[in-house]
Amino acid sequence: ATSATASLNGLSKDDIKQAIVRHLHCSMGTDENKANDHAWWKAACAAVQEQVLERLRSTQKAHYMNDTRAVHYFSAEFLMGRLMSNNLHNLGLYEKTHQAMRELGVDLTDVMEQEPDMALGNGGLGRLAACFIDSLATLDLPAIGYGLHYEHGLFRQEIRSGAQIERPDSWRDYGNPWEICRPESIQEIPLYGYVETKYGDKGQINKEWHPGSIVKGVPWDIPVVGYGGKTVNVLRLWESQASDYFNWDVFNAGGYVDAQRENVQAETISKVLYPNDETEAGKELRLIQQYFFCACSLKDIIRRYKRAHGDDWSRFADQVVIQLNDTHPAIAIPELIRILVDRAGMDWGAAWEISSKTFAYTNHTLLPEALEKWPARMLEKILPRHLEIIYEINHRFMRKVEEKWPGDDAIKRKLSIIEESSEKMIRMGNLSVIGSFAVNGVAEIHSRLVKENLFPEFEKLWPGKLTNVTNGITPRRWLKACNPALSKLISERIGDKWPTELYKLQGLANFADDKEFQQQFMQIKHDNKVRLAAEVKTLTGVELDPNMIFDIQIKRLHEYKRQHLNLLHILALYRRLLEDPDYDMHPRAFLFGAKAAPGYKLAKDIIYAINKVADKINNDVRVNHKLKVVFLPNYRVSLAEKMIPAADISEQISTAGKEASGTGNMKLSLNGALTVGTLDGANIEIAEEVGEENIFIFGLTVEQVQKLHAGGYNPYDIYDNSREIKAILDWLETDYFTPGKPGELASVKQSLLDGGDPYLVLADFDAYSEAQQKADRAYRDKAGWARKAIINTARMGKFTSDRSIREYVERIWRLTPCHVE
Ligand code: DL6
Repeated sequence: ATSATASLNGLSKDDIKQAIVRHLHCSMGTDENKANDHAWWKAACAAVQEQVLERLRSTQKAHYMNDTRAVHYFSAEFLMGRLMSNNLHNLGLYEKTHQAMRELGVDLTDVMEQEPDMALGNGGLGRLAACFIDSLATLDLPAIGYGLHYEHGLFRQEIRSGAQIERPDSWRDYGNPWEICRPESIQEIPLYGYVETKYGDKGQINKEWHPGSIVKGVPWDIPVVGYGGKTVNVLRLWESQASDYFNWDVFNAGGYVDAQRENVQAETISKVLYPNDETEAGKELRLIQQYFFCACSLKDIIRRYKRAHGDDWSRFADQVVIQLNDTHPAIAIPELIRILVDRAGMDWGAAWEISSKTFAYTNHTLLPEALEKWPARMLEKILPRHLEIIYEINHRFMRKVEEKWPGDDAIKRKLSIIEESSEKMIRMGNLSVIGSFAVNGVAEIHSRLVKENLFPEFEKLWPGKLTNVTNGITPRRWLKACNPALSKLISERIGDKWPTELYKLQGLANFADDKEFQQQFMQIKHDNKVRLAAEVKTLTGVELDPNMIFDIQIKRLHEYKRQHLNLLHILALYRRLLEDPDYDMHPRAFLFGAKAAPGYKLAKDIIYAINKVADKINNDVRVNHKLKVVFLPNYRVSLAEKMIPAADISEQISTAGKEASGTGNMKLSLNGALTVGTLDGANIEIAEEVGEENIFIFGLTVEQVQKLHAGGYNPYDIYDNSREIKAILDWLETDYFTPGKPGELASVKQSLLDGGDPYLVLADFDAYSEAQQKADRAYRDKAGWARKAIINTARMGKFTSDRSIREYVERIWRLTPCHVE
């Protein structure tokens, strides 16, 4: 059989070899002697894609034949990373391809380094979406991801003289071999214009939106291969282009230049991902992006629905469930109502009945600055009909509130979708809760806080609508593919079912005290550290001894995540070592990876401070055999895949109540790192799973944080009473770390004192330092540490995204798997 037609199981190493060579010749126009790694990569992708597309076809056929109910995951972000390794593992072709390429004289690992990350997301919520679509395909569930086909994903971070510089990310410069353009499913999307009110012959009022502009949505499909390679779902991303129809008018009127301007404007919509994590951008273009991808996706869903059901809308909510990944796609709610009322001619009640059974909403943050609000004026300009619909939804909702709390205007003001501030604002969170049949938080504590603090009255109005689904991660990418040696060891001990049945890892606990297993487990960790040290040397020039503790904090840079708490502790260690060269500590390397939003000054200052402190410490021969600090530039999924398997300690040190869940905490623990963490987000559930003796929990609880703020927290009380904290903060103001430039790091100190220390860094400092000392002592007991590391891996069963998806399916989506032949 040729590789194009061979069944997966029957596909031999030689078939793969032939397919790769064929693509090298016929798709890449080169040959084995001339090809560089990039050409080999492209040829190998094409060979894999042949397999993927066959399965995509059978999946789509099966879904169509069975007329399945499907989930449509609407997300402004999908942080996919690289696809090659993941697809090979999920198809079960990794080993064979590795061998095939070796016989062709190339190394698969090197070739895979050619793949740019698909960085179409900022962090947590985008990566979660990527894990979820992996699980959906693995569980044979009919699902489609809908998002934006950004030309530039999250910026590439360079570090120059310690400071972050943002450079455009160009992930498609040399083409993306995984995506398929689908011109047959292009959509036209209206924007701007005005609404005309028309009166029907029976006195009924009809609204007609006359758009001022139309843009074209071009779909790009990225196949999502489930583990085992049976189901291949699709991630459909929309690219904006100028509409031919609109342009021709201008063009014919002699406006060639104007037509080009229209082109540029239309194409701007999907040009770039907004790099703000946990802050709403409030920019017109961002609202247009959100509407653009929601409108394209809804049209796509409706086209598919009508193919099977014609104009009979009665089964729509039975067939279609739409999950809103945060409020970014919330504008889809009024858009569906608009389609039903204005286009399908339904009355409001019927339209609301359908819409409110279709949408469900996930909240990912409690930070007030992340809760999206749009000026009513902006909506009126861009989407005038949607604003009217939002007013109507609110008007009817306010009647409900009046029934429940008669005469209580304070509650009305609080629950209203419209915020009557100096400028009228539309609250997308309220719209999402009101317009959805289910709302969930992403970890137990987060969901409790959503209920108690963010939306308490909604809980009273609709008991049971607010629920929890704790996040998860795909073990295929975050253990099997990124840590092959550990995966192999695990499979040798407990069999190879764990990638889809992660609770099986529990079996490893039986070997937690087994000397030989401990030795093997820690040897793999050591080897991963050696590999990471080599990468660190290449990227930064800093040499790390793999016998040091590798202490890793990787996540977006944000004050609430408290990278500066970590930094203060590093400074404390440095001081202690300078004061007492025999200060008793196991040598430790602190590694950071973090991007700061380009407009977030303090976050960039913290990156600068980490780099300046790192420079000083790494070059100080008095301490650098015991202490090293590394900031790895351009943190992204593919770098995470190298760092996580090499971590001894996982830093999860957010202020309690601020990190909704975290998912890096799960990835690190799964790879045998021990958490130093607060009682926040999913750390709490991780602690419950691994047991308190296998995690270093410290710091204020949510209740203590609330109490401290309420009692009037004054960071100067701590500064004035702690010799160590005072010395460290004052140190930052000198020119010790920035020779000749005193004050360059002063903003960090300023934020913690005059700035009021809003995230309680100083309040948690002593507890953190103690937890770190405990971790240090624990590490020196080699067998004890190995045991704890093994237990961490063994107890991560709960945190597979398969479990999260099963919970969504049972409690919210009500889907049935569709097995593909
Ligand atoms: O739910 C995924 C992820 C959580 O694990 C993080 O704790 C949370 O910070 C993150 N939120 C975002 C930004 N949210 N908004 N808007 O990514 O979600």
